[in-house]
Amino acid sequence: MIEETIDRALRGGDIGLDGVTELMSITDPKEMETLFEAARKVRDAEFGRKVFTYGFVYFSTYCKNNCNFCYFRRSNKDIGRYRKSIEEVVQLAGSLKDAGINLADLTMGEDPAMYADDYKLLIDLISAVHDDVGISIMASPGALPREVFPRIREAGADWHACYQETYNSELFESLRVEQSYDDRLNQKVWAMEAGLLAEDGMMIGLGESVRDRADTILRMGGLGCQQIRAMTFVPQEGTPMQDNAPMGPQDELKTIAIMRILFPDRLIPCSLDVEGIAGLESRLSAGANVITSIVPPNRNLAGVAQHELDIENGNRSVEHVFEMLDSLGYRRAESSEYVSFLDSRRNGGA
Ligand code: SAM
Ligand code: MD0
Ligand code: SF4
Repeated sequence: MIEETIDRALRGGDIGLDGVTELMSITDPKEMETLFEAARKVRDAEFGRKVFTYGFVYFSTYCKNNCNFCYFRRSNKDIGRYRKSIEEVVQLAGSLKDAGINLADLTMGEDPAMYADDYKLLIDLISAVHDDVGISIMASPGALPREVFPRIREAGADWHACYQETYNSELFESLRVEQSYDDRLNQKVWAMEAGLLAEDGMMIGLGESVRDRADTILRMGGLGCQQIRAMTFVPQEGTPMQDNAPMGPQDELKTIAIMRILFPDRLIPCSLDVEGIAGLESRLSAGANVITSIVPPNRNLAGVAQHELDIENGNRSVEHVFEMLDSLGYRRAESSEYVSFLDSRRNGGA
């Protein structure tokens, strides 16, 4: 049954929406371990024990949007927002590079100041990090007009990240209020069209059904994004969803494993932004091969889902994450390996 479905998927068979729903519905711990073990094998065959590392630079926490799930939504007043200068971001990205981190994820809320004057500050910031630091760059600036993508690429970004959260369009529109489902979906297409690599992502625990989750996995993979992610929803104080019961990580872990089995060659993150460093081992054991949301302490930087957890105590620091990786028997990738990997993906190679 479960084993048969996993076997069929491992042999490259099409298990369809019913098959993915069956795997997403697993609750038995032994079956879950069977799923994770299969995912680890796929990951190890494709990437070995090599893991890529991404530093998270949330450089502006101002946002004009009002997503119901997000701490940084515009209606959440008095949360102490900040906007870093270009010099500060260059400095932060430089220290990530020197410490051996493979990529700087330059993330912001949809900050009108960054979008003003035809996206000048955003483009200048990406150019400055590219020219002065030379680290690989992911831009996570929210939804952009189609014509801005080539400029992001020219400025030096390798990736554009923009998560659909769910492929249930009604649910999307009830959560990402006043935003267009189709426009957000197009972000991935426009990014790839401009020569960027694209990341799509889903959240778990927004009110979606198990079948919605399965459908989202298939649709994310089908779009062709080179990096796909899942994050458990973490309820945020001061938002309309603050009283939702927090959920455990099991469904996220199953999602990671299923994505790995169905789409072996994709980058799949283990985000430290859900459970902090405590969530590292389980996500790697479910088949993840990138660590995201590494955040240096003492720099007044926030996370998204966990805006404080494990940051100032240094648990999400480069040094601590590297130590943990070693002790778990993984090897962190050199930045030169990451750059070659990106080049091969951009050229359509495997
Ligand atoms: N503002 C940009 C955007 O929305 O695309 C970029 C950053 S946004 C803060 C990054 C992602 O964080 C969201 O797309 C969502 O998937 C995730 N996120 C936000 N709030 C979350 C929460 N409370 N729990 C889990 N993930 C969350
Ligand atoms: C993460 N908090 O990696 C970040 C964020 C944005 N590109 C990524 C959701 O978990
Ligand atoms: Fe703004 Fe992004 Fe948060 Fe939505 S998820 S409120 S767009 S920062």
